[in-house]
Parts: sequence; structure tokens; C-alpha cells
Amino acid sequence: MISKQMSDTLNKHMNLELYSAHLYLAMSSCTNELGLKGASNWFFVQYREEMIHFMKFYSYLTDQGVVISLLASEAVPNQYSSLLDMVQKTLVHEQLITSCINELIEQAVREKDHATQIFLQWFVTEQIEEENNDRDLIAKLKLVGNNGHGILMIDGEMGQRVFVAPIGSPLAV
Ligand code: OFO
Repeated sequence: MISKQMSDTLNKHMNLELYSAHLYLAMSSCTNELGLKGASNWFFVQYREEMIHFMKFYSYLTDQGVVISLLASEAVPNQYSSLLDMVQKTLVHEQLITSCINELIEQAVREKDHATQIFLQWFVTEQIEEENNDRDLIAKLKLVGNNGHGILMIDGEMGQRVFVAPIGSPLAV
């Protein structure tokens, strides 16, 4: 049993996860255009992870008997000054998502909604990893600055990222 208020805010957040997926898919396209194939791969993997996050919310809500609402999707930016700019904006976006997850948990606690609290725990851990990955990349990109060899080395590392669907994930897109 989930309250209307709780399901509405979860539904809203589900749409934000879809926005995240679109944001990173656009970044994958931008980096591809710049010739940074590794970074393009990294953002594409990030896109796929966001689709899993979206589907986790979708499955949770439908399992709770909620008919989901897909809201109109906001256009995402596709102009960036550099790879560093993209990753810095990624970190800012992930910090926003972290604060949204925290607010969702606070609401679930207020409503004594234990099921939703348990559901959201996975996202608490996930957000630590998301922010940490971005901070690592920002630090490396700042170290190399405008050095082309350095950027290509980081691009090569970003190309190693592999998508791994979390155990029990509703859908590997
Ligand atoms: Fe779904 O964590 Fe990023 O946005």
C-alpha cells in the first residue's frame, strides 16, 4: 500500500531518471562528434545505467498497483565547451539527483512507508558511486588540462567502461 502523495513524487522522480538518460545520450553524441570515442562509450554506458534506474522506478510503482505517468520530456543541452565541462555538469546533475533521492527517503520516513524506504536504499549507494566516478574524472581532466595526449589517455580509459546490468534489474536496455 503506497500513498497517492508518495507514488506521485516517485513518479516524478522516475521521469527525472529518464531525463538523466537523455542527458547522457546527448553527451555520448557530443563526445563522438569530438572524436572522443572512449568518452562517447562512457556516456553511453551511463545512459544505459539511467535507463535501468528509470525501469527500477517503473517496476516498483507498477508492482505497487500504480499506473505510471510519463511526463513530457524536457530538451537536454547538446553544447559543451570541453569534456571537462561535460563531466563537471554531470557531477552537478548527479548531486541534484542525490538530493532528490534524500528528499524521497525523508518523505517515505514521514509516511512510515517501509517498503519505499527499502526500495530507495539501492539508490543511496548508487549515488555515492555516481558522484565518485565524476569526481575522479574531473580530477584527471584538470591534471592534464589542454594536453591532447593526456586527454586521449583519459579517453582511452573511458573507453574501457563496460555496462553491467545490476542483479535483478528489471530490464537491460
Ligand atoms: Fe540515476 O543516477 Fe544518475 O542521474
